[in-house]
Amino acid sequence: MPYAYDDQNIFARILRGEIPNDTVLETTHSLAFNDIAPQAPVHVLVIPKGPYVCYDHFVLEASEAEIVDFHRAIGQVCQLTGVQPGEGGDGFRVISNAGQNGVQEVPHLHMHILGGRNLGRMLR
Ligand code: D5M
Repeated sequence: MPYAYDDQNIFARILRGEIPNDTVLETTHSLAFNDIAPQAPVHVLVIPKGPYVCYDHFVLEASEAEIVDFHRAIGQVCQLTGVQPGEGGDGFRVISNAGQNGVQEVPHLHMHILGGRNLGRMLR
């Protein structure tokens, strides 16, 4: 099934420079910025610059260069924010909501990186 990308979504507008963002990192194919409504002391969103709706769309259709860049950017954000376990940080969680059941609000792929506090158990 084809993925329908809405280029009026808020992250598309951020990528076009139409609205500001609090950038943490910019790479060739990705952008990371602080979440506007942080749920933890560290709450960064990492997005690909390309028009991908959600994670499955991205990994199925993006180029290898985009996929590598995106996942490396996530690692770099963990370093930049100091959350990586065993390296002085206390750990983090990566979440990507997709579609209705995933309760995705913004239809442009984003990974939430959360850290800086104990996030509690999510899955049993
Ligand atoms: O999460 C969408 C996330 O996007 C939610 O945590 C708020 C965040 N958000 C929405 N607008 C902005 C702007 N303008 N800057 C930064 N962060 C923003 P979801 O996984 O789709 O439910």
